[in-house]
Amino acid sequence: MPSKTSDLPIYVLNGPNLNLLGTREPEIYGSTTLAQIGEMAAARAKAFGLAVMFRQSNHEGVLVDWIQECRTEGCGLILNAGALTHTSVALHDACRALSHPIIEVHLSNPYAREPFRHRSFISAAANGVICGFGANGYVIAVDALAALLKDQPA
Ligand code: CA2
Repeated sequence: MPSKTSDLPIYVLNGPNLNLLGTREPEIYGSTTLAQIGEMAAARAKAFGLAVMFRQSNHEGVLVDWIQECRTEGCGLILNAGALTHTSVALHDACRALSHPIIEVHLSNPYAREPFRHRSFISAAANGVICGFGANGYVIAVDALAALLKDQPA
């Protein structure tokens, strides 16, 4: 039986255009909607006794605010920053200021795509990166985060 890891939720934050999942470009991003991914992540987290705060924004500053909120209201972060992954020093700095474990996730494999997607400002601030597994990557990320949280001292 999995043990309860934290009373605070995992934050699962999604960046620009990910609200469009399931409507366009299914050959790249799959046909699962973001709401369905949220349900998948919550179901997996529940098996570890964890709750999920699942959100999406098209705005960099809103994502920064939520990462800062996670410092006191969350226990860990799964972040798909979308295209901001490749541009945002602000998100990098916000992640650096978070003492909780961070998993960077991408539906696609950016390293198999255009060169401008090969640089991530998130990776250097993350404990690990999961990419190329579609919607299931979020479930894998919950597993990875739960393992990191379990290893943390009480
Ligand atoms: O593979 C990922 O998860 C990405 O973070 C998705 C971003 C992309 O800029 C990153 O390089 C990799 C784009 C998200 C846009 O999602 C859409 C979904 C459906 C239709 C159009 C865009």
